Amino acid sequence: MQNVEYHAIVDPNMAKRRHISNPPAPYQLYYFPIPGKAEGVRVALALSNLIWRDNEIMGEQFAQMKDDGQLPWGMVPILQTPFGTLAESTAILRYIGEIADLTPTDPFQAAKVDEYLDGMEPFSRILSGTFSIEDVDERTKARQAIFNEEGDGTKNLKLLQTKISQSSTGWIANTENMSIADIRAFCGIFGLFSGNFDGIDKSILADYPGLLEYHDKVANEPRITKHYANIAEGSLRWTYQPNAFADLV
Ligand SMILES: N[C@@H](CCC(=O)N[C@@H](CS)C(=O)NCC(=O)O)C(=O)O
Repeated sequence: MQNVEYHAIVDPNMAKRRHISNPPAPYQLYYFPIPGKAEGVRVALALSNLIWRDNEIMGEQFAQMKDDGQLPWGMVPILQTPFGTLAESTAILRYIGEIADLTPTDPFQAAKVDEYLDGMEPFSRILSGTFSIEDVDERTKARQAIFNEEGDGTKNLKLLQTKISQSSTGWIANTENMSIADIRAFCGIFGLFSGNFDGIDKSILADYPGLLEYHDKVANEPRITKHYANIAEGSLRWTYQPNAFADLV
């Protein structure tokens, strides 16, 4: 398994809320017990009217599902639906975004949202080269370099901050309402600073007042606030709560 740093803190309250035991939920999400690549999908599902279950799997179950041919591309997240299995986090997010009314109806606006989802891909892979570094000091150094003055992390955060500042509505893709592009940006940017990744400290965000303002906007959107209101003590999801970074302002 690559790209997953297992300081897994399962969030029992959140998991319990999503479990519909009888009859089985028609939509079944499978991913590791971390926010990671599934978090945006989880939020979109939570904001939809669908009945779904969040299956948090560990390495053994992942291997079994892979061996059984249940993972179309050999990876998670996957979403099992009444119509078949859907893989790829962005494809799942787009699908649920349509259902949950988190995608604009205007074709150009919808394409703009797609542009942001695709444009944020390099940022979503920003740490990918560091997961295989076994030595913790080396891993820490490599990650700090990503966020030094010339690093790609810094360039990406600056770019995202600039894009947000150019939006007249404050939503990242300049949509009238919050869209799946915001859910992806919010989960991706602030999930990075949860403390789960050696070498990535939340203090980095102090250099990005525009991103902190954006955090406030999304975290205080009533549906997002409600979604993250009851996270467990020690959950990695603290970064998604209002005032998570208030000490940096
Ligand atoms: N492009 C895929 C990437 C998914 C991905 O990298 N999944 C990782 C976990 S974050 C995985 O399944 N790794 C296990 C493996 O490669 O064996 C997506 O966005 O869904």
